[in-house]
Amino acid sequence: MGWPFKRPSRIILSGTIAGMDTAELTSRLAGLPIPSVRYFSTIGSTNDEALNWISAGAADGCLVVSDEQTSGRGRLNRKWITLPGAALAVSLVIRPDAAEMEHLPLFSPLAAVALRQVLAGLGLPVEVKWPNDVLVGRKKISGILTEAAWDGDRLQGMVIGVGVNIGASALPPADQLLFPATSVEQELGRPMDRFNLLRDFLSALFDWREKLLTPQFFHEWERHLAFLQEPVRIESAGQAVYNGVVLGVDPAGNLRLQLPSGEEVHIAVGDVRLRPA
Ligand code: BT5
Repeated sequence: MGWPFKRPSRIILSGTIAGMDTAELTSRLAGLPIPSVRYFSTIGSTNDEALNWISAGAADGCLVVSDEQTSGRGRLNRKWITLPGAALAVSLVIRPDAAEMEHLPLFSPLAAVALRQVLAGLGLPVEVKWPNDVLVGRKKISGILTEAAWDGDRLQGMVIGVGVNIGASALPPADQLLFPATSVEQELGRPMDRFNLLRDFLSALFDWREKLLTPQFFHEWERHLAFLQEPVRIESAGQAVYNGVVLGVDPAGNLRLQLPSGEEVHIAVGDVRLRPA
């Protein structure tokens, strides 16, 4: 007697989605300095997984990727929404070397500059919104959250967490957004293989990491800064609000802002939000 059911064209095993799993992703990322990959079809937060992995000894370059996140997070306890099948949610383990250790706030812009370059290569008008967003046509296409793993007062490692909206179905409902959002496919007007994009992004990130402390990196970042020479408002929890014009970034990664009085202030990457004035 024959098999009673039509054979599916693609067999989806538990823990895999549309043919993607840890082995397949590892082979798609071959050649990059990534010692080990963990792929999940769903997870709370890839950053949590990567932070725990650091405590368990994850080496520099280890990578966590998930198709969906159920408690993805942004800064200040905000939520980052990763819906299945249409987004990238990735966390990269960094074990900073001695020189990088002095410049930890640069890891978020490192990811932003790398992603900007890759999306710009597709022909999109991409900007980096200080300190941690990537915008296309002034809409948010990606958010970045860099976190540290501590052992007492000793830094064990950093996690660069990056969420990118690839398909239109990645977008959260508008009432859950503080800022207009978009996706790569909506902007491109054609489908995009998110794992090819991931490969190109990570490749660019590793290249820029080599130049992280050079003037070339700051120039690239500053050149593509959103709201450059435009009036903005900087808000921070429980602290002064600044209105001013964006002048650029300084070598520590601080935003250079010109106040209406003409005075230039440098605002540290911290719990601050930049909004168009
Ligand atoms: C961020 O925070 O933009 C950082 C997001 C980092 C997400 C990655 S995904 C992989 C890794 N694992 C994690 O758990 N997190 C990282 P923030 O600047 O605070 O912006 C958060 C705000 O973005 C929310 O309050 C929403 O308004 C908006 N938002 C949430 N999901 C979004 C989405 N998919 N697309 C666009 N905007 C979104």
